[in-house]
Amino acid sequence: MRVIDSHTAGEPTRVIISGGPDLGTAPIVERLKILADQHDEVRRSVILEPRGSDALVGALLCPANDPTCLTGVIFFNNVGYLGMCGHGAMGVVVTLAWLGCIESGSLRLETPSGIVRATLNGQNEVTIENVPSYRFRCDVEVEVEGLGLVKGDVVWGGNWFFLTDVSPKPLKLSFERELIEAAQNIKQALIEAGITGEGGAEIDHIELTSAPNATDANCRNFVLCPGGAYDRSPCGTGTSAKLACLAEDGLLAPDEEWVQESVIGSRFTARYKRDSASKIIPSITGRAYVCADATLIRQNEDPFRHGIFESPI
Ligand code: PYC
Repeated sequence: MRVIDSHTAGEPTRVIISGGPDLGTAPIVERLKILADQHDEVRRSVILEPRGSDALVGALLCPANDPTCLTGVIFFNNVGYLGMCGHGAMGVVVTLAWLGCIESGSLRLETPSGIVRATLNGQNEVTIENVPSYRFRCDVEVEVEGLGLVKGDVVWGGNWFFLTDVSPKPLKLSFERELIEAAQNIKQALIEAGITGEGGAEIDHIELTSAPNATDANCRNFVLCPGGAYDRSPCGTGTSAKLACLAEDGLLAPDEEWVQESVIGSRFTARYKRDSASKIIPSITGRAYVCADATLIRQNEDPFRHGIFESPI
């Protein structure tokens, strides 16, 4: 398999350029299921050690059903599949540019969560117009081990998030272990309390927020992803979720700029437009860089050709 690696604000993306499975022509949500049910070893060999890492997000390009889209894209990580990934979409765009498939300008990507418009503003700067985002529940209270009563919001930004400003430590890399543990405990508490996204969907991203470190940013975050790794970038779908809350609370006007800082100090610049009374269309700008063009080799004799993972048997 030929892959191109990039990072967006520090968070890595690996795009499969060739050698991936043919998933047919069904709607992209069904193709995601075909990939998961029939070809999950592709996800594992691309993302898991010894070829990948827990922080990596993979992207499989596939033909779009919607003729206005340049390509379809299915995102995946160390534990499964993502409906949408903001930093990953930016990674896909700089990858397509690096391959010479696009020049600066706009294109549309078909993802399982919906269509995402992306604009390559320059060699490395990408703006994505994300799927409609909204706050589903506000001020939800949950009792969390080690933290006590935690109040937060359940929000859709292309993935399901629980956003809270409760944190056991400042959002700094030196507290990585404590922050991961706190976010995992929040996730577990939400499951035990039966708190979900709309339609019973699992809340698989936990976003801790605080005041920013930089004087010209608006907010800092720490986002725990489904597989237990934290997002090195400010998280595109997580920033969308934050904007949905700000819009709902009347704290940010349409088209007003919001600078979201990540736990490593990288940043996205964001703004939104109203989609309907309860939903917004977030637009997120970040910088992504191609960092490797590689061939992944899977030898038949290699016991770890499909990654290192706990076998179900
Ligand atoms: O940028 O949306 C994002 C994202 C989701 C998981 C990791 N990054």
